[in-house]
Amino acid sequence: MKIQLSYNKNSYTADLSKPLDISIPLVPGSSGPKCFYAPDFKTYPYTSGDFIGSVSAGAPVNFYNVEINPHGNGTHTECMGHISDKGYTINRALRQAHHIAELITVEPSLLENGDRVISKKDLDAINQGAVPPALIIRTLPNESSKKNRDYSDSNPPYFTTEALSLLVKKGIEHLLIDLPSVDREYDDGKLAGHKVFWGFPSEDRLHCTITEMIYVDEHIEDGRYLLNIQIAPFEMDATPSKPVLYALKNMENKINKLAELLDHAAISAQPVTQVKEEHNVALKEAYDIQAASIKRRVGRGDLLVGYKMGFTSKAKMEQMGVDDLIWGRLTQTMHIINNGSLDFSKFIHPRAEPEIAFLVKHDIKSALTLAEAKQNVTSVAPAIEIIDSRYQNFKFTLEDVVADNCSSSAFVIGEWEDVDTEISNLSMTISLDGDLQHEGNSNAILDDPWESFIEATRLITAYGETIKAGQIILAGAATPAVYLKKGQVAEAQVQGMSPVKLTIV
Ligand code: OOG
Ligand code: MG
Repeated sequence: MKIQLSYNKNSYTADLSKPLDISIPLVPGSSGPKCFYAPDFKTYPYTSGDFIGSVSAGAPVNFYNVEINPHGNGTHTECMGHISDKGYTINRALRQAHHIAELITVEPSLLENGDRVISKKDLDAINQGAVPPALIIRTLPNESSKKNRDYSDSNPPYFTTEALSLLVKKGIEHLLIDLPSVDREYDDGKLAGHKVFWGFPSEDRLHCTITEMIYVDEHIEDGRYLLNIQIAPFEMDATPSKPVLYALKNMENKINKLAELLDHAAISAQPVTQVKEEHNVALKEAYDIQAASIKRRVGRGDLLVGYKMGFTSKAKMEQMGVDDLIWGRLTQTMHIINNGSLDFSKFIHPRAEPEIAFLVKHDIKSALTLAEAKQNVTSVAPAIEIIDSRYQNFKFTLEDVVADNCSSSAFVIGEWEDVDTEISNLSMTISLDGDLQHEGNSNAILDDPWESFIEATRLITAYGETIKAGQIILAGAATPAVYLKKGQVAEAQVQGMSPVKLTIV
C-alpha cells in the first residue's frame, strides 16, 4: 500500500508495506538493552490457587504478568513527566502517531575527561538547513551489541546542553536516539539536557518526546522518513515504544528529474524511453512534469503564449491508440510564422496536422459554457501543429504524452478571421508538396471546434492556470498527422480560409 502526503509544500510517497522497525525487541529474560541498573524485563504466568497462566503448564491460555521499567528496559518514549511532579503522561503528550523525520548519523566527540558527547558542532548538518519536527540520531560506532547492551555504569555518550538547545531552536519536537539518555549517566541528578529539551518547567513543549535505546540498522540510509511512533497507552511518564520508519520519496525530485529528461530530449532532439512504466507516473504527475519542463524553458527566456488540445478527434485517438483529451502548452519559440521554415535538424521525427486556433480576448479563470465562449475569443485561424514526440518510435501512453507536453513542438498560425467566422462542418486537409495526405471535417473535433475551446477552459483552469488575454488555443487535429521530410512543403487548408504553409529545411 502506497500513500501520498504533502509536507511543507512538497509531495512525498511512502510505501506502507515496507516498514523499517528501529525499536529493539524486548525479549523476556534476556539481558538487555538495559541501563541505570534497572532490573531485567521479566514476564511470568499469573498464578491463583491451582491456576498457572501458561498453556505449557496446562492452562487454556497464556496469562502473564510483566515487569518492566520503561526507562531502563529497551526502546521507550518519554515525556516531560519524566522530570516533573505534575503527572504529565506520554499517552496524553504524544497526540500524533505520524511525523516527518530526518535520520542522521553522528560520531560523538571525545572530551578530555574521556566522555563522548554529541555537541553542537556534531549537529552542524542540522544547523545548516530546515529540518522536520522529528530527528533520529544514529551514533557511531553502530555496533549491533547496542541491541542487548547493559549500559549501567558505562558512561555512555550524551548530549551537551548547547546541542539540545540547538535542536529546540530548530523546531525538533521528537528526538529519537540509540543511547540510554540525552544526559550524562552520572550528572548529580541535574538532568540538564532533559530540562533544556522540554523547556522545563514551562509547559510549551509538553507535546515533545524523547525516544531512547532505538537501533537503526546500517542498511537504513540517512535521509527523510515518515515516522510512526507506536506506544503502549500507559498513563505514565514513559512507555515501551516501537518507532517505525517508511522511506519517503520526494515527488518533486521525481517530477523535476523527468521534466529535465524530457526538456533535454527536446533541446537535443534525442528521443528517450517512455517514462510512465519505468517511473510509475500518474496522470496528475504527468501534468506536473509537463509544467516543470515548460518552467525550465521559461527560465531560459521563453514565454508561454498559449495552450493546445490533443486527442479531440477520433482520427487522432485511433492513430495514436489513446482515448482521452489532453492539453499542453505553447511557447514563443515554438511559433513559426506562416510560410516560414522548420529546421529539421532540431526535431526527432516531426509530424504535421491541420488545426484551428483561437485567440483569447479576456483572461479566463474558470470553465466557460458554449454560450460564453465567443465573447472570450477575438478571432479564429487555420493552423498547423508540429508534433514531435520525444519518445522512441513516437509511442506512448496517455501519461507519457502528457508529460511530454502532448508532443507539441511547433505551430504555425494562418490568417486570423473574425470570431463569428463559421468553423463547424468545414473540410480540413493536410498536404505535402501539393499532394493531399489527409482530409477531415472540423466537426471531427468534438463535433464542433468550439467544444474543444470549452474543454480547454475547463481542463486548464481546473489545473489552476489562468488562460490569458492574447494567448492562443489550438483545438486539436481533425485528421491523423503526417511525417515530414527535409525539403517538403506542408500545407494545411481549412475550407474558406487562407492556407497555412511551412517549408521543412
Ligand atoms: C499527441 C498530440 C495530439 C492532437 O491534435 O490531437 C494532438 C500526438 O499525437 O503525438 O496534438
Ligand atoms: Mg495537435
